[in-house]
Amino acid sequence: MHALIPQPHSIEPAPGAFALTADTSITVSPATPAVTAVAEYLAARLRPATGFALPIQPAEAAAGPALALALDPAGDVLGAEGYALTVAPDGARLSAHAPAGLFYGVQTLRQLLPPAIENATPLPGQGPLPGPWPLPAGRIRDVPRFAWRGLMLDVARHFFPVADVRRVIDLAAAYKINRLHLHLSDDQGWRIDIASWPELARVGGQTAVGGGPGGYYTQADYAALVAYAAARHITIVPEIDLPGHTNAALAAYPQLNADGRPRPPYTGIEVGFSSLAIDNELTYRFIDDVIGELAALTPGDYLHIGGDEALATAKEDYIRFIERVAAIVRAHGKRMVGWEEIGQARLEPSAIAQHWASGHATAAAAQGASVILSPAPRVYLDMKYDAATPLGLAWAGHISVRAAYDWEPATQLAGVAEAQLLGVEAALWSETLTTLADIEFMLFPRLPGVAEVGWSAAGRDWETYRARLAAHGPRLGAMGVNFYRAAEIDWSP
Ligand code: TNX
Repeated sequence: MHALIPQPHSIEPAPGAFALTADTSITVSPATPAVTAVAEYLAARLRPATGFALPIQPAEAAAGPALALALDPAGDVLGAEGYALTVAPDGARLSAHAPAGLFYGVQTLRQLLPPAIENATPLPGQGPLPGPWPLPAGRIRDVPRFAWRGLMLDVARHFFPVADVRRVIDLAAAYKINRLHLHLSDDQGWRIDIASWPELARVGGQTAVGGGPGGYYTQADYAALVAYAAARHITIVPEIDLPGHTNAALAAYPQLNADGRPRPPYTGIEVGFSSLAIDNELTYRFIDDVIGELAALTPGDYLHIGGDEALATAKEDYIRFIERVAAIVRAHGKRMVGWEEIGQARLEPSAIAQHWASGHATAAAAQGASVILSPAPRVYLDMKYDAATPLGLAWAGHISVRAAYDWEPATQLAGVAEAQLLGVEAALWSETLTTLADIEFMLFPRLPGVAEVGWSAAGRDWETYRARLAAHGPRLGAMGVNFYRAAEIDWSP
């Protein structure tokens, strides 16, 4: 009955069901813009498949069966993201302390309905009540384990247009992911227009792995993505990768190179050969301008400065560089995130280190910084599922659906206690990925598992997860997701 992903904190099933019908309304209490926005989002998910009007009304004004959304200011045991959902035969009530909780409750509600709820048009020949749109009765209370449940998308190695990123946001939101980290620059491409350094996008944006056409987001595109994500309670975390992974910038601006000569564009997939000029004052003006513009466009708290694989930068230079960049990020009012290599530098406790493949995150945590877990052998979803996977890399091994799911954050890094873990983030690098279909194939069905690692309480179990995931096959199908029918999962109905 309840094949939910991520698994909620507690579920108490009860007999019966509440069926959505042409008479159902969605009520809001209080009828504020934030609550109404969640109601509109819910209605937009349910109307296409049901064909029902699902009018949105203030709770006081409504009569008849309803999906009731209520903000309960006293219910702060549910925190900033938790929710409680009670379904009885005469109605359903979703309550939360904050709008994000309502939004996550709505994702649960979607999954309680039959998979056909994700169809784009109504089904012919709907049967008698209580079908075909029953919500099983019961009570669910739910709160996330971690505050940071992220997905990183590499739009630098290959560029993905705004519509593709919107689709990724929609799919991630369905699994209660709340951060989208955009890897906006790398050796092969610069993907965000910076008004004070226009050649970054105009020149640095024209390349991609394999020599394709590239592309970039205008500031208006980026702002629209930020707003689209925010409406789904997802914070965009922009990354400008520094001081390595900078060939696209070094190709666009000769003066950024110590020798004043432009670097040739790069369309291969090697890493670790480029570096900004650490002793060049212009480097820091450049960074201040870029981070300043990006910070102004980004309402979220975080700015990611990369910092990984700076193999062409001497260690002492790297440390000096990161400490200077940290001051720039702080001056623009943002919290610095970096790949775990930043743990080699002196960090403020507000810094966030993203673990991927080394012990540097432990050094960051020892300085009081927070840690995001992206262990490559678990959540680098650009790794092949197995030897037969047509897309993806394999340097961190093959990542089965089980491998992405069946690991425990608290014991992942020796010396990093759970209190210092901000959460988990799946990463999708795009050296081998060129289309939305490719992205979906690598994310699904592994991303829901990583989402559950981030949301659900410790003590998860692969066998029960595997059964729940199998039940999501038709749901992903109805959503039109190009997912990998991994043999580990019994997809037969
Ligand atoms: C390592 S992870 C990288 C990326 C590559 C990725 C491919 C990290 C911080 N750096 O530059 O795209 O592997 O899997």
